[in-house]
Amino acid sequence: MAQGTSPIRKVLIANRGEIAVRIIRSCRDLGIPTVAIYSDADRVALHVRMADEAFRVGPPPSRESYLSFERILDAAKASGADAIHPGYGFLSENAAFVRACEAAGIVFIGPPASAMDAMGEKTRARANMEKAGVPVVPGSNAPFPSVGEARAYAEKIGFPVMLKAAGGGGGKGMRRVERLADFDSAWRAAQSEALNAFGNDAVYLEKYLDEPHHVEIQVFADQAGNTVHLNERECSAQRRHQKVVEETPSPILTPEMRAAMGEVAVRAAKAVGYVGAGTVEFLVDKHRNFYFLEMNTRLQVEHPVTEWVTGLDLVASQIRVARGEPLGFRTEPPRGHSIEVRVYAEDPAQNFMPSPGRITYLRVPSGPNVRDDSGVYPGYTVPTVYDPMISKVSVWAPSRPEAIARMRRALSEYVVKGITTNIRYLHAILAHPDFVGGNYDTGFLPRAHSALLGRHDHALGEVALLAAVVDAYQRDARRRRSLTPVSGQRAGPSPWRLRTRGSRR
Ligand code: MV4
Repeated sequence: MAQGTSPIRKVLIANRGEIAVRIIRSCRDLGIPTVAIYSDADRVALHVRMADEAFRVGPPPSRESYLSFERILDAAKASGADAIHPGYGFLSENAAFVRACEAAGIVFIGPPASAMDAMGEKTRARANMEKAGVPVVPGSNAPFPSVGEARAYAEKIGFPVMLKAAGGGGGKGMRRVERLADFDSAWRAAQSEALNAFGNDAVYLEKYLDEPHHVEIQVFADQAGNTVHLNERECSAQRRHQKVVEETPSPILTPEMRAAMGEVAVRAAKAVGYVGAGTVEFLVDKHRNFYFLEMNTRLQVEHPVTEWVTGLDLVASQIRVARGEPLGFRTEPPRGHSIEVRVYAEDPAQNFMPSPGRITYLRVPSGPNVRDDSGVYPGYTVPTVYDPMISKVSVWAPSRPEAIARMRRALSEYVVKGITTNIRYLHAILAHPDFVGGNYDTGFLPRAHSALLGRHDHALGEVALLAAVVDAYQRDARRRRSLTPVSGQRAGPSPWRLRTRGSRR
């Protein structure tokens, strides 16, 4: 690792959308010029407009543009960029790309390739973590020579079990097996699925945890090996392995559990020689046992909630660490509460189908302690070829109830016309009793599906309003009757009628 510090004079952002914009902002705060890259689908994208320079890297398909080592490194050379920030997704966790940057003499703003290798494959990561004394979900770490041996192992740890592809992640190729009789066919199906999806038929198995919580710990390390944690994020509000709402602190963590998980996450990062921003994911079961799941060796989508409660700029910190500077912060208790929601160009009523198209009108939320990380602008056309996330709204407040109220306020300010978004769905989540009560696990969004879609919230709101109006009118009528001095005569015109008449001109 480099000793001392080395300046970064120009950063190429190998990404698009809101995260490219986010990185450009921190670079500008630090006085570092930026280079955007874009595919033909992103010629007029916001990140291209905001960067100091922009280079075309190819046609719309990611494989030929945002995933092309050669074209990206060519753009870096042509622009004179001496560092690359990968954002999330795309090449952010690609060890071969990190090595290609090194070979080209370009600083990769992220962890070393060796740390990515150590955490990339799930069984290898599990074995590395067990060796480091990090609790992992009970299960196997190596492929079995035969289905018989796999079955015997499943019987030993007890059903139900979870079959997982060693080369997978993010929920792909997962299979729950309820009973012994189902094991052999499930095992073979998982193997062929894994081979198809990841070109690797290695499957391993874990004890099945029933509707766990997903709680992750943000870690940060400098090149000298100083490693700290920056508390947790509760990410159990997921649908089809996509996070929808994230918050910190987690409603289920005690300070003791936070300290224990933080200490384990730091141990995990140190065990693989981690540098920069990383996230250690845990599953938490109903007894509040926590187990290592995987490590994300990148900056994450949901980093803003951590920024809100720590006061740090995590992107600027990544750049400082990449320059060889020491960490300028320590672990501290979270200050207040933060929530983030992901705004997607999708239609919840059409099974969340992407809804690309032209944004004809846009009003984004603002005001005290509200942040909108957006990759779009009025008049922009959301392309069909990439992820349909158009922005992230995050809020801060002193307490969780106030943060929920503030997020509801922020979402009520958000107006997007021309495309369909999930904003109403997000609003319904923020109003759901299980979310408001802090009683939600990874089963929450599937369980609440119809309640969240059914315009339930809205319809009930209207009915409640009508009921209140009727009730007020009837009470007023009773009072008027009791005040009527002579039968058949009114005490005077009802203020309700007056108001109605006056407003109808
Ligand atoms: C599990 C599990 C229950 N038991 N493993 C899904 C994503 C992948 N990274 C791991 N996942 C799970 N692994 C065992 N042994 C349940 C899930 C899971 C889940 C985990 C985190 C967040 C959301 C989830 C939704 C469904 C299932």
